[in-house]
Amino acid sequence: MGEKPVMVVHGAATMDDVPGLEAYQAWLEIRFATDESTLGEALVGAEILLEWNFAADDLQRVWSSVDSLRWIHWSGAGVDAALFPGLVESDIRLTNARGIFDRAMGEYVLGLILAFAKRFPETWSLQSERQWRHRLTERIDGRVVTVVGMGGIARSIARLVKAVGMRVYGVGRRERGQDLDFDRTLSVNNLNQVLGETDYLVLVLPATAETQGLIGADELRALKSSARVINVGRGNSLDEAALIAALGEQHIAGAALDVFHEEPLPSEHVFWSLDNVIVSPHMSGDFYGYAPAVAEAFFDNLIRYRAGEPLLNEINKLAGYYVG
Ligand code: OXD
Repeated sequence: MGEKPVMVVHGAATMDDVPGLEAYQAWLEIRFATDESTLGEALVGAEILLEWNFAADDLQRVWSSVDSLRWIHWSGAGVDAALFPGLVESDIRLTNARGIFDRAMGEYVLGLILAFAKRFPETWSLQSERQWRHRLTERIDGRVVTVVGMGGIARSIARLVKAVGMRVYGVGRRERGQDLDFDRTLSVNNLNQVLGETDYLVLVLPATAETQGLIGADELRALKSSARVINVGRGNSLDEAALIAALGEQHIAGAALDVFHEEPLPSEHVFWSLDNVIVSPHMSGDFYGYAPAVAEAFFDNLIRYRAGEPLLNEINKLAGYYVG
């Protein structure tokens, strides 16, 4: 029997950190790396890299240690931390955890819409002050949700908001015509056509050169004063300074942000203190049990890799996302 292929797991310290991994020791020599220096050493001679921390950007810094890698699996939906020129230009295959987070993120966005419409943040803060203050709330049926991004997460959001009677538009790179999940689809070049009737603008975009600053002052100004912006994709698709100005000048009514230009969001950042902003720490997809689900999806691919079969969820590295 020949030597076992080497697999590096980055972002995990022991076998127990990756549920179910132990079973694959028979096939693989498994090395763990938790930081840049251990990653550099571990990668020498390695064929597979399992990136367990989707946000880690260590790989780029130790790229010169890579000599035998053939496949990298990224344990997140967004692979932006892997899209550096050395990796993009290489023939190393890149796969991701597409699909695992769709339902949880759909529910999270629906929850945020309800939180705004039903004024939950205000209710919780009044409760903490023991204040009995009766208020009216909004209904969400018939309201328009515009989802920018049209992958699996966007579709999950679309199905859930439709189920509660909202209208939903899907904005993608190109118009797709009739689409069961969306009441209307349009190309991002035509986004302005629907901003004026949008109640909730939901961003589910990967971080690529094309999405950088996509929503800026002009787009925010085109929204209604009652509109809210929800970002669960990547922080860089939204111009944060323009958003702060739009909120301050009451051009829009609120924002819920799960992702930011800088993460963790610095404690002195103004977003923490704005009444009309809901801040959460990049957690919209992370449901109880997501880690075993992510591991399971990787093992499926590992079995395929070993058998020489096509891998699932392979990223088009030039585009920066899965292209079905
Ligand atoms: C991801 C994320 O990319 O959580 O998986 O943002």
